[in-house]
Amino acid sequence: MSTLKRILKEKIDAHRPRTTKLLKEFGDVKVGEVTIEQIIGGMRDIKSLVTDISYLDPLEGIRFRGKTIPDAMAALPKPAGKDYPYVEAFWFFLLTGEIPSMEQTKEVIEDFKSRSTIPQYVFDIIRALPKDSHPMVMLSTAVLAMQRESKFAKWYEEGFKKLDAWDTMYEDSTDILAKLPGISAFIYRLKYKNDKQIADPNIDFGSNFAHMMGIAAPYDDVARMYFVLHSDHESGNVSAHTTHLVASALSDAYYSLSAGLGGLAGPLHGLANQEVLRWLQEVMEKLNGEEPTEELMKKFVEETLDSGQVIPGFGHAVLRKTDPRYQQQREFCQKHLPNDKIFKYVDMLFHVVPPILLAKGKAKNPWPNVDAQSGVIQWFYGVQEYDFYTVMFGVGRALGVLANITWDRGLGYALERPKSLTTDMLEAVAGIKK
Ligand code: HAX
Repeated sequence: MSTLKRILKEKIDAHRPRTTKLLKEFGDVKVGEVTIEQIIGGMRDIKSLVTDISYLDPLEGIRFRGKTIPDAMAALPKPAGKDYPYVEAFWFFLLTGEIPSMEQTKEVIEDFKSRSTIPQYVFDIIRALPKDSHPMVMLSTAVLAMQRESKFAKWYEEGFKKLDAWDTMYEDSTDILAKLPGISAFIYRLKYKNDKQIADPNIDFGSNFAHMMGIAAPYDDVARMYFVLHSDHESGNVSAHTTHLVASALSDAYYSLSAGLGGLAGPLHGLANQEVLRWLQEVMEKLNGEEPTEELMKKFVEETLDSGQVIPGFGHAVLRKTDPRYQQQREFCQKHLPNDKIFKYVDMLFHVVPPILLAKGKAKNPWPNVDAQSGVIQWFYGVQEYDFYTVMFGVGRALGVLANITWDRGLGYALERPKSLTTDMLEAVAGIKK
């Protein structure tokens, strides 16, 4: 058994009595109340999920395993001369809550290498899709197509033992993750580079992705930063919740992640990063090379809102401050591309949009989220096909959701099955007489 898997097993065994005790001895303790607004309004703030992998404070932003983004980034092992940590080390950290040593990280890297070969049928299936399919369709299809490889599904057929179910979930999750850099880069080069593919150099997660994309350093570090930042944001966001929900039916990691990626592909969620760039391109076209002034930008923002659209990259269902994932990327831009034209546009939006959204009085959070800044960096390093951005988000998000469903199995979380009411019933609860 690998060091990571052994430590994970120890952690799960140690944690299980806490969940059991809460359930058995304190199962009827009330945590909160539910209002009609919450039921109709997308279940905002209803406390009904458990995860120890990340926690999102509305004012502070995300903490991974109790650590802020800068603290986690600083503590994790990095390749020599690089600014961002090994993705494999981050996977170890998400699963166990422990910062791995360099030696433990190297062991995970070798493990990923041994699992990274992508079956030929995956390439054949992606190639068989219509060329104009969205790359998220390609990614989700590739993951789903590999379901026949599921160790969990085979193990389940042979006889299911609840306490051991995390083992094959972990195996499936690691198998999928190890293949994602290759699958996503394949999609990119198939769609946008005439299917001229580049072989896997077998270095580490971030380096492999950058190399197969065909982009030189420091893009490997950009990839590491990007995947870590997009990994996890508690369990209630659409992609995490969908993955968890599907897994709760004892569906394996392939079915679950593929479904979660479908949620990430929505414009109110992960697709917002491509929408930001699309919107900016429209603005730049209208400006016809002119330097944007604050007045002009305000006009474009107002026009977008008046046409009934949202401003992509701004607002959040939970956060009430600027997203620290946005800040991290902004700091990267200030260091590496301070004079980039699109960065200047995005930075101007940072000043222009919040007062307008505040004045409209609708959005509960007028501040930028992770998606406002991420496309700028990709664009700068040559990935200008913005409909690919959500695929990279998906690769990062896989780390978080797969760690979560492994723990779901470890702690034996139940099938999800909330209760529905009819409108008549809600009206009766509200005391409306008809
Ligand atoms: N532009 C215009 N209006 C906005 C807005 C924005 N950026 N953000 C919120 N609003 C509006 C909402 O559409 C809503 O209007 P209606 O009452 O007419 O429906 C109102 O303000 C209240 O919304 P809210 O309670 O503040 O926000 P929600 O929890 O309902 O939605 C969203 C959160 C992120 C979906 C929302 O802020 C939005 O649409 N933002 C733009 C899209 C975006 O950037 N999505 C990515 C979010 C981060 C993420 O998940 N990445 O994957």
